[in-house]
Amino acid sequence: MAKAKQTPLIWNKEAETMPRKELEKLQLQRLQATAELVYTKVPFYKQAFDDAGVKPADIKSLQDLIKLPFTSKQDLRDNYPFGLLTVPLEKIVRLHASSGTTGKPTVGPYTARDLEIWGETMARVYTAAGATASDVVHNSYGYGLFTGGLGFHLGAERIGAAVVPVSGGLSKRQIMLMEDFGATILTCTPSYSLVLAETAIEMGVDVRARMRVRAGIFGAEPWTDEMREEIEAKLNLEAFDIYGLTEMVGPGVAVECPYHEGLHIAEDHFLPEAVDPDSGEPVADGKIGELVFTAITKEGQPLIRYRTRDRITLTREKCACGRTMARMSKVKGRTDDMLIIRGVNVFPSSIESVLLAVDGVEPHYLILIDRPKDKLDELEVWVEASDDLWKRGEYWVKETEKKLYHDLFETLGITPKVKVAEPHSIQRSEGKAKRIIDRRELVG
Ligand code: DLL
Repeated sequence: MAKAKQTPLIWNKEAETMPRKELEKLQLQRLQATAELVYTKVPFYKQAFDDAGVKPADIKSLQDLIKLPFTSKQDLRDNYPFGLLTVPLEKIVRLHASSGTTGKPTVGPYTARDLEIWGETMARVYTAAGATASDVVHNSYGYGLFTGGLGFHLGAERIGAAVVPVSGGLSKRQIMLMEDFGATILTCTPSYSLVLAETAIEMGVDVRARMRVRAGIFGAEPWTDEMREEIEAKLNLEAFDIYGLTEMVGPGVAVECPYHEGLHIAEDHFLPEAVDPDSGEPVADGKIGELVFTAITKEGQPLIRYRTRDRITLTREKCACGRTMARMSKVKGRTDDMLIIRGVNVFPSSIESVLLAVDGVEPHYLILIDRPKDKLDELEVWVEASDDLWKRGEYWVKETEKKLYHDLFETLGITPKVKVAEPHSIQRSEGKAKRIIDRRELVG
């Protein structure tokens, strides 16, 4: 077992360390109440339950959960914007939305009580990362419709920390504020943390000497353990993975503790399952499946068996930190981000792991897929050279390309084109990074 670098702190001991038997009893009560609520208040769910031949009263144990119908992203689109509300709009006090690349956004409506619970789960997140009222939280998640900024803000206030609501962008000013205000906790996407690290270097600010940040809480996009090592080394902090989605509550659904052996799910609010993405059948703990959540305490828009499309494994073993809540693995990709290139399944996370294991390249990369007319699919991977490698000259850049070509081929089983690009040539992101460009969709 990994060793924790700090003594684990727990925000809500009663809930987070509840014996599993008790927890399951509580979950069942809440599930029954939620099934009843959506069945009586949401026409979509009445229809879906009826189609599946199930009534709320059929939920007699947690095992009966699988009798309930799934909810998909498409169902949210079909009922946009307020078709899945269980309360009148007058009870809603906040509306968030996730951008999405096509069509209408996904709506996240909150009642006052939903906000209360969000604050509670975010307080758990901060505490799991070792934050207390004495901390200064530099919050670079985007404020606005995106749940990141305001979710982290809410939790920081709940634990009594001083929160700096800086949002994303204007990175030089961020570095100045982090130094001047003595930030101790940094919250942003993992990709933006690298932009901040780079900006500090550009400004000649030695993070080790001049910054006090000891922990970072990073999420909203997939990142590998190799990326974690890069971030921890560059920013001199301990990195914690946080998971969440607008459909449940935003950030605060699950977070790592100092043991970093999976992310603890706030299971008294979000009931997790792992299912086979094709058949929808449950998969055993420890096996990769699609993460499915039922929101069992939400008032505004409690979703039943929501298919997240995120691939994970689950474990319900007690953690060394004392929490009894189930843990999910780091997200291993999405069921819909798997690229099929020349018939081979390729996960972007495997490419990231290979790239970051090679010396001389930086964690900034792009994956391009193309289908030239009448030819096979082409995979091209661009990754930035480190300043050192670039200075050493073309010969070494080419050698690094060869090494990457070899390692990618070994891992993926297909031949990629590899380009080690000039430092700082790949576009940076303030929020979620966009690293995949699939031109095949465009050429049809
Ligand atoms: O990204 C909420 C959030 C904000 C989480 C800040 C963490 C920190 P959405 O914009 O609705 O909500 O996107 C949700 O992002 O289904 C995952 O695919 C992905 N995602 C979120 N956290 C992680 C993570 C916010 N830690 C979608 N690792 C989810 C991998 C993540 N993917």
